[in-house]
Amino acid sequence: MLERAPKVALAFTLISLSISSAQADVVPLELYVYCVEGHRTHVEFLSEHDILAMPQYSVATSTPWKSKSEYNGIRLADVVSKTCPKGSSVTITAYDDYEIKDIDVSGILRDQPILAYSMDGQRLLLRNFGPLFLVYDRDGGEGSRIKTSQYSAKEIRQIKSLSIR
Ligand SMILES: Nc1nc2c(c(=O)[nH]1)N[C@H]1C(S)=C(S)[C@@H](COP(=O)(O)O)O[C@H]1N2
Ligand SMILES: [Mo]
Repeated sequence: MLERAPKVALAFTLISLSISSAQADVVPLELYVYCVEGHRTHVEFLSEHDILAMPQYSVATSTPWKSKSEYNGIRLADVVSKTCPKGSSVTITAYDDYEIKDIDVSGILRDQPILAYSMDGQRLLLRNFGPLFLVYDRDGGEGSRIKTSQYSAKEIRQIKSLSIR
C-alpha cells in the first residue's frame, strides 16, 4: 500500500496533465479591456474563470466562411456593462493586430454579438479563431439583418483586447 500510493498519485497527475494539455493553447482564454474615461484609462482583466462565470449564450449560425455551427460565449454587451458601463464605442484588437475600430454600443445592444470561446463544443484555439471570436447571429434574431457583403467588416477572430470609450 505504501508503495502503491505514489503510483496512484502519479497516475492522477498524468491524467490531469493530459486533460489540461488537451485544451491548452499558445494563448490562454482571457481578455484585457481598456476603459477610457476622459483622460483616465483603467484596465480590466477577465480571466477564463471570470469569462465562464458570466451569463453564457449560444448562437447557431453560419458565417460567409463557415457552414452552420453552434458557438458558445458571452455577450459583448455584457462585457461593456461589466467593465466600462459608460462606454459608447468599442475597438476590438486581435493577436495579429487586426482591429475593428469604433463599433457603436447601440449596434452591439441591437445585434447582441457574442465573444465565442467554443464552436460545436470544441474550445477555439489560436489556430482556429480562438481564444475569442466575435459571432453575430446571421440566421435568426436581430443579427440576421447582417448581409454577407457587410460581414467581413464585422468579423474578427483571435481577439486579445477591447478598448472602450
Ligand atoms: N484576427 C483577424 N481577424 C480578421 C482578419 C484578420 O486579418 N485577422 N481579417 C478580416 C477580413 S478582412 C475578412 S474578409 C474576414 C475573413 O478573412 P479570411 O478570408 O482571411 O478568413 O476576417 C476578418 N477578421
Ligand atoms: Mo476582408
